[in-house]
Amino acid sequence: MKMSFRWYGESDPVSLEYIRQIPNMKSIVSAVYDVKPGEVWPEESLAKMKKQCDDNGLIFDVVESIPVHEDIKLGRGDVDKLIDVYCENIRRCAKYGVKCVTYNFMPVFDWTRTQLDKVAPDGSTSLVMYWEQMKGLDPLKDDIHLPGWDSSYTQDEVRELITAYGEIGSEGLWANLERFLKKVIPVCEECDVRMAIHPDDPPYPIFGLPRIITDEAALDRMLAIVDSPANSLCLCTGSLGCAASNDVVAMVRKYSAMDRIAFMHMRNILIMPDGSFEESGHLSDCGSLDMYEITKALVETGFDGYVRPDHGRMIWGETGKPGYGLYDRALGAAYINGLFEACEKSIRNA
Ligand SMILES: [Mn+2]
Repeated sequence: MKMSFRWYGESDPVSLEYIRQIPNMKSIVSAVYDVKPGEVWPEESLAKMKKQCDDNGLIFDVVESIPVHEDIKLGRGDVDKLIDVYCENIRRCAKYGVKCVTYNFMPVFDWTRTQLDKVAPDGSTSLVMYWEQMKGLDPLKDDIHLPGWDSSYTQDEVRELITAYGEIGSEGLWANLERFLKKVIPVCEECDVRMAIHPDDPPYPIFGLPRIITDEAALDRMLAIVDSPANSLCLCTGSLGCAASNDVVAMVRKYSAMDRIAFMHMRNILIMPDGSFEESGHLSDCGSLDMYEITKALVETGFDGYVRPDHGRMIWGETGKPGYGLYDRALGAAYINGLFEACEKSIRNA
């Protein structure tokens, strides 16, 4: 496996000088943040990102993410032109050494939580989604602003998008994903890039918006659209894992054995009896997922893709981007390193 760390560029309070000190850290996961979805990424921005990583002994070879324009997901407007721009961005990323591009196909909102700084008994804070706090919220009627939602949309724009997605439904969204992949994946094959779709977070419909990348049947269907290693998964344990019906260990084993996991997001979540969830520390004992069994499934199937410690808690008084502090993600990386070393050695010595 190749250990990686997400970095938000120069505005990130966590520096590359610190990231490089995490044992086994090799790759930087980042993106170009100075243009809007649907625009071509300036080569100067990619060149600068590559140089900053090179200067710190790190490799910029994973992009998270090239955002998919809402019109591609809705299949409206100048879709073909927008997909052409997407393909051009993949070519440009490849030119600067990128091997893996993460994206998602979630309508309107990338992820949904009700609070970003829930204080745990030990004083750490983390992101949570409590159904109690979601109850009664209706974005079609009320002005609501959940943390993490794109604040550049006006409430009227959000309503229009929700209505448009309601009209196409999940089958419409699948058709638009198919149209997208059939143009994008051949370009990825040409330039040796693996596309890695991130599952919907959480993996069930919210506010009536269709969500399609949710469970094993959906992942099978998605991978079958273009049967190529370039059309792969970003298997996020914390996203798939917050539906208790998803057997994350079995999914990791299956898709890794098929060589269809390009990127692993490893984090733990604690599911509550009513389906609410909290982002917990990475350790198996802290949440609902068995991180040892997940790692063992990866090692036993010969996984050699990218791994990153996904969201961490805020600990030791650190402030910054919720989920993306240095300290707890570094602890996560150290823990994941330990799991891999133990699993690899026990297999080698068996
Ligand atoms: Mn993730």
